[in-house]
Amino acid sequence: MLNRDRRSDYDEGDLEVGDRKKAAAGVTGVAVAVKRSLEQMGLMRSAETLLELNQAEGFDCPSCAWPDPDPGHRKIAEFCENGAKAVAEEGTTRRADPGFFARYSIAELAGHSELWLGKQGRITHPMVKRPGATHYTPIEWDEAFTLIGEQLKSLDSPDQATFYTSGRASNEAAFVYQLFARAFGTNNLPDCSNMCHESTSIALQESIGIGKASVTLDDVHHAELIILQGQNPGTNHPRMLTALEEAKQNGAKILTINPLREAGLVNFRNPQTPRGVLGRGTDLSDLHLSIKVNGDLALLQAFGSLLVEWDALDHDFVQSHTRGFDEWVEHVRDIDWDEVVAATGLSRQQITEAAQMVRRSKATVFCWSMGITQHRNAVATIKEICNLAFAQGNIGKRGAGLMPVRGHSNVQGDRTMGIWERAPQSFLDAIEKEFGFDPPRENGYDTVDSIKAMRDGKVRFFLGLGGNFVQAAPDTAVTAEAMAGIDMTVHISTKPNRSHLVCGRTALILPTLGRTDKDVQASGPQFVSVEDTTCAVHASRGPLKPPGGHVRSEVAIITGIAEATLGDRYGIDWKAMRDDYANIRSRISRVVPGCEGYEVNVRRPGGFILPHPPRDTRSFETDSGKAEFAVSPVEVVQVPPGHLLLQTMRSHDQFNTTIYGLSDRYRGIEGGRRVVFMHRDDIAALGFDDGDFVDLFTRWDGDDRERCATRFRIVEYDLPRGSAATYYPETNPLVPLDSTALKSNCPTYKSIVISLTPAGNRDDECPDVLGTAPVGSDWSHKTTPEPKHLS
Ligand SMILES: Nc1nc2c(c(=O)[nH]1)N[C@H]1C(S)=C(S)[C@@H](COP(=O)(O)OP(=O)(O)OC[C@H]3O[C@@H](n4cnc5c(=O)[nH]c(N)nc54)[C@H](O)[C@@H]3O)O[C@H]1N2
Ligand SMILES: Nc1nc2c(c(=O)[nH]1)N[C@H]1C(S)=C(S)[C@@H](COP(=O)(O)OP(=O)(O)OC[C@H]3O[C@@H](n4cnc5c(=O)[nH]c(N)nc54)[C@H](O)[C@@H]3O)O[C@H]1N2
Ligand SMILES: [Mo]
Repeated sequence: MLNRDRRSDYDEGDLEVGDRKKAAAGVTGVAVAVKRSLEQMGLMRSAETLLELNQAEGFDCPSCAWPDPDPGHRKIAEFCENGAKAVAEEGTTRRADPGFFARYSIAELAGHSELWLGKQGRITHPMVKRPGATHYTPIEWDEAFTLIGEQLKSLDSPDQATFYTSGRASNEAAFVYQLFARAFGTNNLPDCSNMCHESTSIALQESIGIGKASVTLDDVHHAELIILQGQNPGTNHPRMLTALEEAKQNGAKILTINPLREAGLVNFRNPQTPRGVLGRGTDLSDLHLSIKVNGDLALLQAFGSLLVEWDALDHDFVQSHTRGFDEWVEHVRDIDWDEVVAATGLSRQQITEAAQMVRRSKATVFCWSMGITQHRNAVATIKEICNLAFAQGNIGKRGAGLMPVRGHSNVQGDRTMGIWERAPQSFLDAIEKEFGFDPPRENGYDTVDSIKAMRDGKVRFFLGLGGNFVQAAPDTAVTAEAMAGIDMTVHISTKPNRSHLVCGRTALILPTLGRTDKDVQASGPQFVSVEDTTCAVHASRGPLKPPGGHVRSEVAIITGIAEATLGDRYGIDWKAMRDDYANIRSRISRVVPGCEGYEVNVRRPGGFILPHPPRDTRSFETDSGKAEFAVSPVEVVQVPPGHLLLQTMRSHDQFNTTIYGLSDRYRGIEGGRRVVFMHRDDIAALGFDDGDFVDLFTRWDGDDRERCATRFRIVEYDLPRGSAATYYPETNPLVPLDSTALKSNCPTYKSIVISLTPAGNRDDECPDVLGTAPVGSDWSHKTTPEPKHLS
């Protein structure tokens, strides 16, 4: 019997494949938002949260990092369907209390799906799994802190600990967290960014001297051309559609580049306008290029080649602000069109038509997300986007610029606050000056290197500030084995997830307040601050009564651990920071560049925007003081015959590893998630039919481990030949740990070479890694609970 069945709380037999949608949002989106809110929170809490969401005096949406309009321009309901789902998940009245953890052994919990785990509700008490135990049991906070402190103090070196962060942590929490890690003595500060926009941060840092977007929301509204590449805003940044609609009304053109013609790229029915509700909505994409997975670098160089040929260049900008132009021209001039056509799956005519749009625009905004960053050649591709922007002077002027669209609501702020395994020396100098100790100077482990270090016995302690490390990371079997082999795993979490079930010898879950919760400390009610994808920083105040008296804020938990570990080392007053977060912000104002006057600025309605030299003054803090053209050879992943290039993406009903439900409505998938989208000719060529069930195997020469994921239903879909798509995280077992992007070390979640076999033939060789969760010392007993249906 397949292990997979053990954790199936829904029957994949219920999976239905229907019509794809040609428009995003509309009244269905509102209806779904309201329904999910009412289910989880009831009427009062729904009203309380949804009206304060993204308002100037309210709280910041815990979903994505899309910016808010200026305070005067916000609507009464300034949120989207998926923002409302995120709030409902967190504001839920369901509770995973000590009774819940007594009812199920850890092995039994591991038999359930991620969907089921999340539906159990908010964690209410600190919980511990002691060595040899089968269950989590409650523990007092002080004892938990002591246990963690003792463990940390027992390590041979501070570098045997790693401190992960997911991008929901507030700036205040992030700042004290990195301070604690560095005072303890390590730069091992991996974060979700290492799996996300790390390729962006590296490429932009090298090309323009700062790793962040050079645009504001106003620029999007006033662009002549917006290029959306490798991004699915209708699902992952739905409020972006409102900005795109406004841009269209101002005359912008939109060019979309994606293997899938996602509904949110095609048409937007804005539920806030009569036209969106009653009319046919706004057409967004003027031209769509269904590019082959990983074909973007070749496409961008072809654009460059044509712009050079047409002399559609801003020579003044190039002359005064850039370096390396001639070499770049030399390189793109003789691109091989046959190679470009093969790599992109697009005709020369299609590419030329798109390039004409680029040529005509006097102000272009380049947007991208995971479809670009999670490839082996991601850094080169992003530098190529920069090249195009430089060639036409599309940076540091209204309506133009580089716009990586970040994921987690505060992933950018966390980095600004020093969550960075390779923080610049200047940041470390500022820490030294402010706190009077010399922080470690060597680079720490990022996410992939932390996994390797745990696997190899070099790291013995893991602390996660949010996130779901085991599910989000690549090579699930390897990661889970690595985590299960260490001395202690600690998770600061809002809700149960898979990572709690892959335990070190001792494991702790520390329940924390989320963005929606009221946070009251000794000095009174607190607020926190966050930064969006356009460098705008503002305050956030949760409105809801927290889930019980035992749940603590992230700041309170981190400072508690710091006190238990460090005592009064370096005289850092952790208590003062916990009692009044203004004491953290005053430190931030002296350590973090651009945050002078933080307390005052962040309290303004709408907050403030961090400085960005290329955006503000067209100055570039690179080594040469210029924007750097880069020359990159076109390398694309070679796919042998009989194989496909798989990308792993999000459905409309999940937030990363949190599965909200089973409805990927825009793509026509209902009631299940184990699907593999394929082109009809690939289905036929590989000898299958639409609707067949298959097992997926990775082809990887780096080691001889077999990687597989079983029983996926083939769904015929409109995507380029040779490319396939599945949902994340079900297919993370297929991503080899060593398969990462050059320079950024970001896992190549969007390009995995796979083969397919009929399902069920190779069960023995292909156990489902999460169902059998490997197993530290005391995982030996396994149970097989009956599959349950969700009520
Ligand atoms: N509701 C919701 N919102 C979210 C999230 C969520 O899970 N749910 N996650 C948040 C996070 S952390 C992030 S990072 C963002 C992610 O936001 P996205 O980057 O939009 O997320 P993905 O689903 O990974 O989608 C990637 C898109 O890239 C396309 N793509 C894949 N490969 C290629 C390629 O080679 N070339 C091109 N041009 N396109 C390609 C896919 O078809 C897909 O449309 O969203 C954030 N917001
Ligand atoms: N195959 C594949 N893998 C991927 C990706 C992909 O596209 N394909 N995308 C990658 C990307 S872009 C990212 S960002 C990572 C995401 O990786 P993570 O950030 O690690 O994962 P999440 O699923 O966002 O984390 C969800 C958990 O965070 C906890 N949580 C929620 N809110 C809070 C809070 O306010 N405070 C605290 N302390 N905890 C909270 C909850 O317990 C919840 O279970 O995954 C990466 N993995
Ligand atoms: Mo992300």
